[in-house]
Amino acid sequence: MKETSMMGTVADRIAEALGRHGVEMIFAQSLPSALILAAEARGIRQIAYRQENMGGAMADGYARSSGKVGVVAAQNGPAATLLVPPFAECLKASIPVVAMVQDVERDQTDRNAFQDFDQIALFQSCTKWVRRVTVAERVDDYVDAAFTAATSGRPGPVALLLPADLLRSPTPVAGAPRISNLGRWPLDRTRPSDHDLQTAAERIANARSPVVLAGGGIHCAGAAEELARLQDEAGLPVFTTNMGKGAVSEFHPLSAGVLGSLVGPRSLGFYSHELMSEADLVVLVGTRTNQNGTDNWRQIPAKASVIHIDIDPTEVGRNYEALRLVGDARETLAALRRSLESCDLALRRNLRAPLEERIASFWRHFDEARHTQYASVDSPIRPERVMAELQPWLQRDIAIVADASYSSMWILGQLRAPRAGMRFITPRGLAGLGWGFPLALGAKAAEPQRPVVAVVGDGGFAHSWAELETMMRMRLPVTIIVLNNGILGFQRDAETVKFGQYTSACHFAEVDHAALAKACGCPSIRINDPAAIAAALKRGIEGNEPLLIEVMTDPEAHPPLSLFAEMDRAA
Ligand SMILES: Cc1ncc(C[n+]2csc(CCOP(=O)(O)OP(=O)(O)O)c2C)c(N)n1
Ligand SMILES: [Mg+2]
Repeated sequence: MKETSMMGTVADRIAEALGRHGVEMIFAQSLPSALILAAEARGIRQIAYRQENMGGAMADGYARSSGKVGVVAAQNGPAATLLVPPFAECLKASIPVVAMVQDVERDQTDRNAFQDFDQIALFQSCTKWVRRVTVAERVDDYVDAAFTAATSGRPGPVALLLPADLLRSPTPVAGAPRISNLGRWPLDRTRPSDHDLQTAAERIANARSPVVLAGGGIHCAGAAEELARLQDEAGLPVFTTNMGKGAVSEFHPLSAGVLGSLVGPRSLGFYSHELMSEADLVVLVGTRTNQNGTDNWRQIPAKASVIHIDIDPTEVGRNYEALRLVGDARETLAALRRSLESCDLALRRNLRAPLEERIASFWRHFDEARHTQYASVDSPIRPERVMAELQPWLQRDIAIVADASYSSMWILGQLRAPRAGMRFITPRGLAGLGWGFPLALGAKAAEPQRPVVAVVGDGGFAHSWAELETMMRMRLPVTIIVLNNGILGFQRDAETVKFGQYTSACHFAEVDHAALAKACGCPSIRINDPAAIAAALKRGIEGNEPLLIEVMTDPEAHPPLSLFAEMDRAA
């Protein structure tokens, strides 16, 4: 370790604790200075963001990709307020992020010190846990409590408030040293009782038409392999929610793809949702049964009995009364498979072949219905064609990240995941615009060897352009596909459907995104002809160099959401 003025301080003690929890990088902008200096001296890399919203989202993307905890740091006051949006996304999407936020000096609290703000109140609504450390002797306790809160139970964001003077003060000799590494998630893998698992197994064995609906909890728990085994052994058809996409291979004959609000004409769900509507048993796993995951809570049939596996007991039974299987998804699915060993699965085996045929017909109909757009040679370019060009690259070990709005929907509805456990990172916790690019930078920081492709709309990307400079400076090369349709697409279309008109905010002035990228030193290309997409993707993905691909897309294109179904049927 390099000699530093921070040695022997609370700041250095915290940096040491971060090292113990396996923290290799902090998303920060030099503050709290004492802590970042100490961390850098201990070899923890600072990924210096340009703006705190983005730093929080980078830590989120890092946590989603690495299986470790994302750590973000910020100044008190205005900088702290900018962490609220990324925390809110992490809270809804169950992502463990630990924030180290500076607070004013202890003896300056509550007297209008510069940038003093009630940060406990600020973070209470958007974190799982927030505490202010005031006693130097307790600092290890608090760091460990923060990591435990973030990674245990339902994971989520936490904030540790660190008064500036406390960080500079000497660390007193504490009691027995702490040695645990709490920097992975899920921290504890719990599972339901054998009795409840056996009841669930018997229901699965005896149901006439059971289906599984798998959510993002599968990815959080690393449960994809267990789910794939259950799918195969019990012959269960599997749908996923948006966040669960890739939980199973979408090429498995029992995989019916993403269900949710993508059920309009020319979607897979348009055909596949009938399988859900006929179900007499629905096995929910790792899903909060939210509005988008259930198409306005319309998809799970009222007559079906429900088994719900989730780490959060308050999500089980929230919208559908269920046999409660509260536990970690991986552990619970493994235990459920063991319980199924003693059940007679003859019914499942007998129904499997016709079921597979039916699911194959859903995919076939979908491919036929979308063919014109998927293979389009038109200019401006159809976003479906961009997805058709991206699809072959999924055979490689790449990460796909999308921003909110239509970018998420094109990714989730048009790509087909070739393997169980493939991660599609989307900000579906709150569906906020601007998350796509920083999530991608976080994912790249977590796994530098894996190519990362970020798909963003022109509206959403404008929230995060400034981080192009971060990408270049920190050497986090991402292939950015900007779908430039010149408008706030979803906004215009949703208003048109609901009001028959839309406001003056929806059309942008012209923006040259390729020039923006170049101004930051990032190579770029603007594409008007769909024939040029393939070479650009090859250059970006194989080159492991940053590349912004601006695709001039058709402003009239929208994904087949249920909201537009009537309009699309009439078209
Ligand atoms: C932070 C935030 N602000 C506003 C919205 C509301 N909103 C949802 S989609 C959308 C339009 C997005 O436009 P763009 O990013 O260009 O994507 P497009 O739909 O055109 O593909 C808006 C304004 C939101 N989801 N998040
Ligand atoms: Mg747009």
